[in-house]
Amino acid sequence: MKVEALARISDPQGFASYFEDGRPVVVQGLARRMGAFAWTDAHIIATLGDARPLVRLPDGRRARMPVAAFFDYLADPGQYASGVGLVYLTDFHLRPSYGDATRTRLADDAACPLPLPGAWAEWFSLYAGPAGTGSSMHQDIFATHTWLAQLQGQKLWRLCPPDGFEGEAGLDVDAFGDATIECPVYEALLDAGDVIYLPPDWWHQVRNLTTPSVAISGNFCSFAAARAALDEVEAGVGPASLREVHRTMWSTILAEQAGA
Ligand SMILES: O=C(O)CCC(=O)C(=O)O
Ligand SMILES: [Fe+2]
Repeated sequence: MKVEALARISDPQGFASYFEDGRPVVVQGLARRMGAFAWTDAHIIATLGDARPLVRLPDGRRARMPVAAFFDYLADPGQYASGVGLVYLTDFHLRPSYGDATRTRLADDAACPLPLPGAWAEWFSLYAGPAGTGSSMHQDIFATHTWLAQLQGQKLWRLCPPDGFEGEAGLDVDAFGDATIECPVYEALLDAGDVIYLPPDWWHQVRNLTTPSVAISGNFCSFAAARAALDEVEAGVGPASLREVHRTMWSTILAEQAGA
């Protein structure tokens, strides 16, 4: 497996050509401009109040945990040593907020820091976990574009091009361990303050290197693509277990746009 360093730029003006050409890139330091970069754990806890998001356990199971309890764990995971292993707060939607005014307040600080042309249908997610947590290799759903802003700590990424694997074969690949990957593999280390951009369908796998590692991602697409995604959900395409979540998400995003 040959691993190449992903392109990095420090002037956001340079982003336009990567976006137009459909190439991933790290924009160094850009997340420092986000309101969310100044968030403290105390602010997140105070704002999310008693929210009880789903957290992920190492075997893929999910459990509900109050945000305050999760950040208490994250401050010193060792004190919670248990048989289930590391706990990861992933994919917690800040936007759409589903009518929750406190989440809406956080979402304002989480606005996309990239200089994107025009308006987009978008959702934001919060990620927080200790060193050793991360994701398996995947493509994001609905062929959306993705950005992720690293707020605290470090996250290591490995990326492969959309056509790097046959069908869904990429789902079984471990880009941090599998020496048999034949397609190009790109690596990017995100430090606090960095933003990564991924065009649609790029394969990616991440590992959090520090305790804590806190990040916000945005998934975005055109409003026409959002409408098409909702139509597909309504037509029963995709996993039945996620249909209700996806229907709620896309219809909320489209309704917010209609009301904007
Ligand atoms: O940070 C993570 O755990 C996963 C990030 C990711 O897959 C994404 O932003 O699409
Ligand atoms: Fe992803």
